[in-house]
Amino acid sequence: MERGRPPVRQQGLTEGSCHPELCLSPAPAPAVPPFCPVPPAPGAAPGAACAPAVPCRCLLALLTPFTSSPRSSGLVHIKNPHLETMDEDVLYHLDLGTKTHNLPAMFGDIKHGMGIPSVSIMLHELIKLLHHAKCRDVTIIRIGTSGGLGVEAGSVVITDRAVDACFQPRFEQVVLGDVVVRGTDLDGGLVEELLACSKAVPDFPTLVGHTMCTYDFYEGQGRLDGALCSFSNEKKLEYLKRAHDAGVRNIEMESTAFAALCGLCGLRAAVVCVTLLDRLEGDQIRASHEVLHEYQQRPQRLVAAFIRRRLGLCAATGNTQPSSD
Ligand code: R2B
Ligand code: URA
Repeated sequence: MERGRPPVRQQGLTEGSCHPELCLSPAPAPAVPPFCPVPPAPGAAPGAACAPAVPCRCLLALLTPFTSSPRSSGLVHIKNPHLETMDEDVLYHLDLGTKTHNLPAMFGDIKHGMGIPSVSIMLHELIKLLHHAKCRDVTIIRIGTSGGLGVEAGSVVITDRAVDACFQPRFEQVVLGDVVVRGTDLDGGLVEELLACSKAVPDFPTLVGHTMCTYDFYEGQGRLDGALCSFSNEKKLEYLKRAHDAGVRNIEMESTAFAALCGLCGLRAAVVCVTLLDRLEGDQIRASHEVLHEYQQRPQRLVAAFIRRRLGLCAATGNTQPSSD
């Protein structure tokens, strides 16, 4: 979050400071952002900003708010009656507050760690931030990495269903000592839209499939290489094949909580993750740093194509690869 700069809010987009990989227009960036969906102006010097006609807009990596929808007022609703009674709401992990910051005028860069607890904390505060900032018709996309299941490493999986480690579309949370089970529905239209956008980024495979979300990277994902392992290679493969038969194409650690929380708060949500390896072939991620770096940019490139399309900046041609210089 940049402080002290006069920000201009525009339907959930922030003017003034560019996220380097999702820049949509001119910005005082030191170099052309790798995946700027707007091409540089004709004749512009290398490193120059993007096409000048469009005002500078930036999007959070995880968040793509859009403007037009017939859905009610489009405002983000907080499903917590207690919030209304609070004089001030301090978003502790974001270091923001409704009294200390002009939230409708600000927009933030959100950092989070790994797994459900981290994404849950981040989302509670992000969704409240969207509410306080009066954002409308928000579309939110989780992008990240995952382990593939029977798919080529580097494939991008658009999640049609987020399932738990028993392949069920549910997220279980203990609330006041009770296990509360929440659904994990994602927006089907968004899945189709993202898949259509994958035509603009044809240099890696993109597919739709179920995503399995686990509470652990090692035993929880059937890995043999953790500090602790309580099963055989045969049992591991039997489990992963059952997951594959159930439609699972990748495994990660946030999607069920993300889908449940966004769904309950009325946000249109999608999950787009690249696979770093095929878990039917092994547990260790052995691709080189360079290869992994390029893989990690793939979901961003697909989502950048999606944003371009939503903003009507869509070129019929494919996205450009990041240059290495
Ligand atoms: C994917 O990668 C991380 C674990 O390495 C975790 O955040 C996830 O979901
Ligand atoms: N992230 C995961 O959660 N699992 C993998 O196998 C790779 C990345």
